Amino acid sequence: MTLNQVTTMSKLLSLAIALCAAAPASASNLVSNGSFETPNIVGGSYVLYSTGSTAITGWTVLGLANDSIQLTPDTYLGLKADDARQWIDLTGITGYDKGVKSDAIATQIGAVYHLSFAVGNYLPFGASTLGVSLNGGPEQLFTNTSLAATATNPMNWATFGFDWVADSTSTRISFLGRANGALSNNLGIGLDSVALTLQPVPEPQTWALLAAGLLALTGLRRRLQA
Ligand SMILES: [Ca+2]
Repeated sequence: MTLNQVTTMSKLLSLAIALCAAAPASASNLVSNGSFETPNIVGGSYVLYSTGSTAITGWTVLGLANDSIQLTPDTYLGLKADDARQWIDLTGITGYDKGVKSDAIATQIGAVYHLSFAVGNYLPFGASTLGVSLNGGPEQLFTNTSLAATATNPMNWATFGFDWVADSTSTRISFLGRANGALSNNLGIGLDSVALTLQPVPEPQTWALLAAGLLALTGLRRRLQA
């Protein structure tokens, strides 16, 4: 084998390792109706859903008795969704501490999942905070503080996410609109684009094989250069 051939093979192997490492998560979204497009809202205005309602496919409405959240189509005041045409307003007409909880999602104990979601501000109302918890665990708060307008959309959407190690074979995700001191508005806390995906784990045999091949070629190249 010539030095050039060894160098080329080393480069190809390095590229293979880099591609393995950079491979995007191909896992599918485990959340049913994470974009809140079902039911389809016909007409120009939002629809209110009361605490306990399961009418939004894949979700149950959380909150106090006689309270509600709303499902908002982009035909309402031109308030565009982060994804497709509908989004959840966790405040309903007004208020905090209400939201939605997902149906049970089958998960593998100990496996790493990535949860992502978009938090929306209706610009005249200001910043929006929501709290997220999985299986009733500790709540994490996420705030979209950006009031940057776009020419065509009075909504500002920010995507947040974090990794989570499953602690059960069944997982429910809860989102609640929160006051967060005086930071969050109580008139329009947007939620859209909820996705839970299983994070891929590189197979140890594949990594070991690639690394061994690269080491062998590097050694060979050094001997040929010497
Ligand atoms: Ca949507």
